[in-house]
Amino acid sequence: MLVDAVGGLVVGAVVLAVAELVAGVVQRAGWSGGEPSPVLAVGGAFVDRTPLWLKDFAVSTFGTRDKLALFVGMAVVLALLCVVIGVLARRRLRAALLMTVVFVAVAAAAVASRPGARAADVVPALAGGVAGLAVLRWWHSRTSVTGPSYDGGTDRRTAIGIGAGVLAGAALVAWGGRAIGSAARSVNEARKKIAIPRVAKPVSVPAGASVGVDGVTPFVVPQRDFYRIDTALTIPQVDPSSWRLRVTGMVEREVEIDWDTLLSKPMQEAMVTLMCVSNEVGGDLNGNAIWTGWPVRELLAQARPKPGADMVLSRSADGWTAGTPLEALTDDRSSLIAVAMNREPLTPKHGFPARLVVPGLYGYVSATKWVTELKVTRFADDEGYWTPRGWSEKGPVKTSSRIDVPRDDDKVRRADNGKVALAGVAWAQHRGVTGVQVRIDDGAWTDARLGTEATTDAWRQWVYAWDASPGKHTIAVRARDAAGEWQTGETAPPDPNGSTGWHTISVTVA
Ligand SMILES: Nc1nc2c(c(=O)[nH]1)N[C@H]1C(S)=C(S)[C@@H](COP(=O)(O)O)O[C@H]1N2
Ligand SMILES: [Mo]
Repeated sequence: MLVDAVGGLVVGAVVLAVAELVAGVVQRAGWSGGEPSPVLAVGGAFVDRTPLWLKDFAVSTFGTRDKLALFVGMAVVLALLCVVIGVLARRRLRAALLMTVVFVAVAAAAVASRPGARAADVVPALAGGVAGLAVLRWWHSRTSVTGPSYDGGTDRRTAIGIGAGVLAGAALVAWGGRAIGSAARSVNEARKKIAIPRVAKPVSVPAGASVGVDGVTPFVVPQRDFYRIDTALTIPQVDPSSWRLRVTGMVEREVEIDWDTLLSKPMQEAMVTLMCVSNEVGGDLNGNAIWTGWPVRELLAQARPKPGADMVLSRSADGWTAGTPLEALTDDRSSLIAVAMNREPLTPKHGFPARLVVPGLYGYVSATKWVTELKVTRFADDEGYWTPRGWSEKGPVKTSSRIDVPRDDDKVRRADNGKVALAGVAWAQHRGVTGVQVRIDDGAWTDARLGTEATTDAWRQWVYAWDASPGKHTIAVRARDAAGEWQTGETAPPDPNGSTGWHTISVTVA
């Protein structure tokens, strides 16, 4: 039984290793259009079909480690299937072979269903399948006692040893395949050579934007600490030399620009706080950065949108889409085709070589990374990736605020003057934050001091010197936007269009 289970795992490992190796070759040779790795294709197809409740569950349980969780889950399911095939093979070899064929066919179908897939992309899955069938027969013939005349075959201990060897070898081969296919190295080289264009009017961080309390999220978040959210299982590696951005759809004239053309345009800087709609009250799926880019409106103007168009469906190199109101890309706000974040080229994680940044809208309807197409269209005719998955068609950012210091459940000490510093951030992108108040226990709402406003598109820090009494207390925060509207205390989950409620923490004062 153990030998059979090991056999099943050996078959699975060989299928994956051969598939990854061939996928690497297909990718390196430039024959691939989609995702030739069956593992990544199945994972991607699964992600795209994840129902809203499961996505919410994954994000709330695993946070930004949801991809790792998916891979672990896939590995467990796959290992179980392999064990079933291995055990089944002992008595019913044909059934086990058939089951292998079915699984490989499912994987091949997943590959074929990925955006941009070409015939060459399914070759790795098929090659893996053929190798797997051969190994299954071989293992079976070596380990199954076939009658009194059986010549010995392989004993249990040897079989398990061979199995362990094959598993280790397969892991190496699979890793090699990924290394062969990966464009990460050449993309990284290209990235290092990029000089970020100078801008006529650089933005600056006003003195006083930071309230100077330890533990508050930095006013400008470094790229390496910036939150990352996307549906991509591996980070798309897009070479600037082959990158193009096309404007299509309801336009007088289709336009296509390449990387050099983009870089030759007059660039602007804008400070914009990016915000994920999946952010829970008190969550940290947001960040503020200085973005450098060419205004989207300038590119759209070259294409001349036709009357009746009200949406731009932007598409990324990996097929993801966002539906943005045309107006948000053509009015006077700083909507950019961004090439830099905090004056460094974007990292591949954050959309290298180019992405969209639109002040005032959640990322899922605006912030397309690895952007390759802007299709001018209508909300009546098209929808972005998340809309059919239960999220609103439009996603303006809701006014909200967060307590960064202290943390929930902290034990805090009072300073010599009896005070405890409370501090955090508040945002109402493109409208602006004009007030923040805190409430201790059942007390009255009291004004906090705001850091200097850099732009209405960015968050503001706030600080409050709390005259604390010893014991356990709850602290709540709320923000007001420029229209005088206070953030609602009514609680709502992130779906379908952003969470609401006051961030509230408990602390014990010593
Ligand atoms: N290509 C692509 N772009 C994308 C996404 C994605 O899944 N794929 N997710 C969007 C979402 S939901 C958010 S919140 C922002 C996050 O940008 P960041 O990862 O740079 O912080 O990217 C947006 N752009
Ligand atoms: Mo998001």
